Amino acid sequence: MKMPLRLAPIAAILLVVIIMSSLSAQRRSRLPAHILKPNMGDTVTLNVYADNWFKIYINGKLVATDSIEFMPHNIVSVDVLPEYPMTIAVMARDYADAITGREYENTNIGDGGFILKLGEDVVSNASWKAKCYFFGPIEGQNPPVTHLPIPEDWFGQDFDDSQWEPVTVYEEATVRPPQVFRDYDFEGASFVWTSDLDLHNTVIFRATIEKPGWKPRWNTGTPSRRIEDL
Ligand SMILES: [Ca+2]
Ligand SMILES: [Ca+2]
Repeated sequence: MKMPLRLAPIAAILLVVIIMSSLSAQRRSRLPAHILKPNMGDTVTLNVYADNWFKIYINGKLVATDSIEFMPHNIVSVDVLPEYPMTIAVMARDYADAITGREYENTNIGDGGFILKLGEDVVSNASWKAKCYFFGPIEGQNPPVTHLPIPEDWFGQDFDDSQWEPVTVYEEATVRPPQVFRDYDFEGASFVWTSDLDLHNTVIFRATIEKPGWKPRWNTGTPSRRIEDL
């Protein structure tokens, strides 16, 4: 039977719609049954205060960088999809001139300080390890600062920090965080740094958190190879 001419465009549109929805269904059905996508309900809040700047890697991947290089002082709060065991590696910097070790046109020696809370139970505390890579200014030393080379793989899960010292824990009154600090959840966390809050300017912290038996609710399949890992 011949289709009336005026119905032909409608039939063509219907055909396109059918083909497109079939393609779309195919795309969806390509997802294997064992794949379960994570959602925002699986994330936890990471709160960090660093005097003055930090970047943090979790399980070898960069998850947050302080967006402000030098402000006395800001808090960074981001969502994180946690996976355990969890290796946390943080580079923290007290703001200091790389040659003089001082700030504010070399008039002042600044102090550091760091505190972190992730979810309900991961907190910076005395069990963390730390190492300083930028010291100064040291009275009578020329040049007044010392820089140690930072290992390329300092944030890796397999990095050997077994010879590192434990962090030094500081009272809140010593670090003196700003008023805005109280608007964020840091309950149970300790202020940490290396042994000298004033003269240790670049510090790396590392911690590994075990949660035996922990399994992710989600399954995104075998990890994809990242370009940076090739
Ligand atoms: Ca300093
Ligand atoms: Ca500072």
